[in-house]
Amino acid sequence: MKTVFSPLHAGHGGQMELVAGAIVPGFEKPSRAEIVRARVESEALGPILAPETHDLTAAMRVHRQDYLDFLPTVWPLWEASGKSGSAIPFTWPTRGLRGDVRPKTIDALLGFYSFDGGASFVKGTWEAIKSSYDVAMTAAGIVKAGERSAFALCRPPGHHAGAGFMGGYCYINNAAVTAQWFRDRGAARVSILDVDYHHGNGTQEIFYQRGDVQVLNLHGDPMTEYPFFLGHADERGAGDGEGLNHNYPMPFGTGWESWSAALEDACGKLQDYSPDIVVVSLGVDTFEKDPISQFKLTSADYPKIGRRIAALGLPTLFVMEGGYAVDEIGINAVGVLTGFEGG
Ligand code: OKP
Ligand code: ZN
Repeated sequence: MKTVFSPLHAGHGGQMELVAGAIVPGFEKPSRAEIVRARVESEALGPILAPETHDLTAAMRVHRQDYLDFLPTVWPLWEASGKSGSAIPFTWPTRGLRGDVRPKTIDALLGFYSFDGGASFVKGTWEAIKSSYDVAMTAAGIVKAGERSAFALCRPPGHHAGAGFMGGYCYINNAAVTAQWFRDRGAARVSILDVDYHHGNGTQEIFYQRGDVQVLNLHGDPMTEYPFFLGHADERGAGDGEGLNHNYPMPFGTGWESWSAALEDACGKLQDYSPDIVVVSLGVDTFEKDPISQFKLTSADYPKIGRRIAALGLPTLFVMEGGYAVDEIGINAVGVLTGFEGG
């Protein structure tokens, strides 16, 4: 399997986030992508390619134009306003406030275009976001050209980003962008299988009313886990998308037995939908030692995930999402991919 990777992700480093009452270095840090890249190499998964540069046409198919225009301006506006450190939102237009009036200053715009304080900017953040998009688009092109699979080693991740907002370390929703791109290039139906520990709220929002993209999501129950306000089992899609959104919220402590039962059910629904292509939002923060998550998958489980996905017998694009802090993220992410190739 070919991997697409860009070193430009590393410019998005040193950003800070609010955790348990303190501003601390972000969990979503450059070493994550480097650990996974090193494991791709040491396991000889296949060639590692640099991305081609893509314009933002494909991103505009799922994101709002004004939101995409805003992203490259964040750091320049932040610096121009005399600030340094990390650009982090802190005020949001929630219930009772005006979400329909676009404000003017950088602090206001950061809140207007986000749902939490988890997607911060430093100097190289926009270049990293763009490189992550280029990585996803290039890997999508490899699958479109006829390969059975490809691995988009994206950083930053994307599945929390909606049509008009960032959040949860995510800015451009790479899985949603590539799913839409496959549709625009002739796929009749596309399924997105999101196995990251956190609910992919952005992906769900983007396709909720769509009949041509099925979204399946396995994650920590939002009653107790981030992102808290989406991802319940009764969110089944609407309009043309009625019945095509499938959420599998699971409690803290979930291990392979229940998690794999949810995967099995999701794969059955996927097979029934009969898509031309599968996009996998590949997060490995379901791991027992993940520092911000509460599931109990072990390293031996990840190749089994890959084998189950391979058994679908469909062209598959893997898009990197979460998985934090530990060396095992390389073993686990690449474990899914080698499992897929052996399956
Ligand atoms: C991204 B992905 C605030 C805590 C917010 C955000 C978790 C984002 C996970 N500091 N945590 O789904 O792995
Ligand atoms: Zn996650």
